[in-house]
Amino acid sequence: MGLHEGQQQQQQQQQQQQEVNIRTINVPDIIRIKITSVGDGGVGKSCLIKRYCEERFVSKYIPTIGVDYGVKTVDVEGYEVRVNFWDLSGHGEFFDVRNEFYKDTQGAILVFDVSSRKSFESLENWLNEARRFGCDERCVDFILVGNKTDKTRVVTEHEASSWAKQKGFSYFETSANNGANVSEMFDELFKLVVRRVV
Ligand SMILES: Nc1nc2c(ncn2[C@@H]2O[C@H](COP(=O)(O)OP(=O)(O)O)[C@@H](O)[C@H]2O)c(=O)[nH]1
Ligand SMILES: [Mg+2]
Repeated sequence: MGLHEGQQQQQQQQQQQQEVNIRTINVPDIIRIKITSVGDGGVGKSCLIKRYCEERFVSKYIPTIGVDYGVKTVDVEGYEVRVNFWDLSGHGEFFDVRNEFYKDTQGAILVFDVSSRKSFESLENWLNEARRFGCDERCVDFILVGNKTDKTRVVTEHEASSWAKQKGFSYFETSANNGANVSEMFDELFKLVVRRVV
């Protein structure tokens, strides 16, 4: 190899190294995302998050007081993603607390209980509340979740998926009790959010 060729090769290597450096600088090591849970009290929001983060189920009902917090690091399409869950209380008296936590949400699970028609009928109100406090579909990815599929349902899958379709949301049916579809649902939500932020 002549001197000239050697120099060229060296230059090429330097250039490649610079490109690698630039790429490393531009892509943050860890992506942080904020996920919020929305829906009536008792539909299973806290249990879904617990099932996902801790792989366990709590059968005793412990109403969330204001807000609970959870964190989990996951791999989403090759990115290391630190998910911050802000699990909001669905009870009326925590309205003021919820308002504070809607801000900066990037992804939200809108949850109802397939064995409770009332919880399905509340969805529109929840969506309105979330929108009013900064979570609207232009900047937040929503997923509709019909939870408690292990119970006798009163809301059909068709009804719920039509509602979701009309809003432009994906629809998942889950059971925090037996774990069915829980990680699939969260994986889809994280994918939507990560695609939007990277
Ligand atoms: N059978 C059944 N019960 C559930 C399921 N998810 C939650 N629950 C129960 O429903 C109640 C309310 O759950 P929780 O997660 O606290 O509801 P939240 O108020 O929406 O956070 C608790 O007693 C849970 O054990 C589920 O998928 N199936
Ligand atoms: Mg809760």
